[in-house]
Amino acid sequence: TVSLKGGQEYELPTDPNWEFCREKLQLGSYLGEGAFGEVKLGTADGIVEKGIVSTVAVKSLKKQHTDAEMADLISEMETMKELGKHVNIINLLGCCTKGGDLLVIMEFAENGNLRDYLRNNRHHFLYETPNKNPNNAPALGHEILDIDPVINTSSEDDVVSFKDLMSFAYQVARGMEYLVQKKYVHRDLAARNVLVSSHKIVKIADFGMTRFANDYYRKKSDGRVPVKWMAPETLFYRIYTIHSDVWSYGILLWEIVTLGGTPYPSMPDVSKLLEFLKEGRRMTQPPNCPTELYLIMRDCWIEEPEGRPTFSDLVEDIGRILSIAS
Ligand code: ACK
Repeated sequence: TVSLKGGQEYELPTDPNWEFCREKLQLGSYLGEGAFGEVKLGTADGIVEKGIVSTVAVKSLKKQHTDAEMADLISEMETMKELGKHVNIINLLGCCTKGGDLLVIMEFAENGNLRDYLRNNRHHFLYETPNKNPNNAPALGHEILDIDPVINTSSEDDVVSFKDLMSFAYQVARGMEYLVQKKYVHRDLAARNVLVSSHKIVKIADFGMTRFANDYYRKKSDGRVPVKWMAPETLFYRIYTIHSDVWSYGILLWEIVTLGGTPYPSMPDVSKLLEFLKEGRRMTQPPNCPTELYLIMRDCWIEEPEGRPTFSDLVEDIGRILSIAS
């Protein structure tokens, strides 16, 4: 059931392929809230396999939601149904549409979003890049980091190495390659929308803005606007294509290599950013970022959308850096 403004109730058509019995779902603590929904931890009995209780993440609408927010959650649910399964995408497990609020049940990623994960692990970062001696690797830029990096050599799971960073980048490119194959445009690719599961597996999430790509998608109204991740054609003409996702992926690479830095760190406001991009300027090479990685970012930020690499190119290019990283 979904409630419309003015107290009307609307019964969603039940999808027998995905409907999950509400009684078998237990909601737990609050994980956080996104642009329009809230997400809770939960357990679902038999959602993956009969007799097995799985930990899940459950998205629902906030109490005071607009009709547009409801449409976004329904759209996210439908997109996830269509997308099918991929290891680098948060998979839909089921939904509750009957006899209560709409609940969208997804895989749970235990380490939260990639941006916060990287920020929280800055003190555990190992300075080893393919062409640098770890013993005298320079500190990451303090204007971006605000911290004194510590070299930590504790066990595998507690540390994040350069290879891990490249693995995250590679996995996101793989997930995006899959999205392309399914003909979807994500439209909100950013480290905050990538989740970290166990064993350093990362998964693209937040399909609330994702749309089926019929050549290009022109958004009618602004809504929430992740300006610093947007390609020029999106900022100036509201055109979203897989090429604008590639631009955002370049920003995501920048976020990864700066361990969760905020893009355009010294850009005070949107109008300055528009001016900056109009002049053809781009972010500079971050400290500790190998040149070959920076060149990939720069390719993602080529003005002409068609001139940017494809996600398959990126899988190959990042894969090459990953294969030589220690
Ligand atoms: O950034 P976070 O820690 O990770 O806070 C947001 C919040 O819920 C609203 O989106 C978290 N979240 C969303 N989906 C999942 C999921 N499948 N697994 C774990 N956390 C999730 C997200």
